[in-house]
Formats: sequence, structure tokens, C-alpha cells
Amino acid sequence: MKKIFLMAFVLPLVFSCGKEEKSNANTDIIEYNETSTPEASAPAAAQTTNHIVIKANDDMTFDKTAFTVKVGEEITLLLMNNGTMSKEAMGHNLVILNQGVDIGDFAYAASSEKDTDYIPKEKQADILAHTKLLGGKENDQIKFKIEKAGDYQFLCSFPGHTATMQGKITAVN
Ligand SMILES: [Cu+2]
Repeated sequence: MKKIFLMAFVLPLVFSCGKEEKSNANTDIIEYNETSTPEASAPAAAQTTNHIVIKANDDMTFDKTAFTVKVGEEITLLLMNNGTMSKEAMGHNLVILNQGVDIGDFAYAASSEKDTDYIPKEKQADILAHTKLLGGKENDQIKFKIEKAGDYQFLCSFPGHTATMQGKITAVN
């Protein structure tokens, strides 16, 4: 529990100095301490993370679909496609949408954009961040920041996958 208090107090202090680099380094250290403390992992809903790891498979699902992150911090997201099928048959990506974007509209627009790996050119403004399209046994890691608190939906934009491959990142202050 001590670690949670540290996080709550250290962050605003560091941010008020405007040194983002430093704040990232600090939260990394604190977070690793936190995961090694058994009692700290109990209230999962409120825990924030800077390191998101999501695994996809040939069964067309993401293994985790809800994350909470801190506004303004650099987030690392690793998408792992643990399947064995090709990118053409069972490719997976992860696209994080900006707030207010309709996930169904986006998926529909993306589904015909094979040339750009289902990242629609005319919808760039809807995208907060996205990974590459991955075939079996491929990984991609991206970094991004969320500057405004709230919920952000993510999806796999490969045709037909969005219904079973979507989730939500909640950004908190
Ligand atoms: Cu997919």
C-alpha cells in the first residue's frame, strides 16, 4: 500500500516541474515495485500501468481488454500475435481511437483498406495510436501518450475481427 501512496504523491510533484523524462523513469521503478508486492495487486480496477502487453491468437481475441493509464505519461504497448496463421488470413493489429469516434464506422472504413493494412488514410484523425498488422508469431511495440482523461476504445481493424477484438483504455489524472 505504501507504493500506491508514493505514486500518488510523486507524480504531481514531478509534473509540476515539467520534467517528463524524469517522471517516466520514476513511475517505471515504482510500478515494478508494485507488481512484486502481493497485497498491492488486489484492487485491479484502480491500478494504472505504463506497460501494456496484449496477446492475440488465431481464435480472434485479445487476451486482455481493459487497462487504466495515467494522463500525460508515456505508455508502452506490446501486441503479440501468438497465432500461427499468416497476416493475410488472420492478421491482427491494435488501433486506439480518439474519444468520440464510432468504432463501428471506423471498422467499416478500415475493412476495405487492404493496401494500408486496414489503417484507413481518410480516418487518420480518428486514430490516437496503432500497431502494425501482424501475422502469426510477430510482435510490435508502440509508445504513445494520452493527454485527456476518459475512455479510449481500441480494436483490431482486420476485416471481421472488430466484433470479438476490441477493448478500452481508461486514462485518469
Ligand atoms: Cu485481428
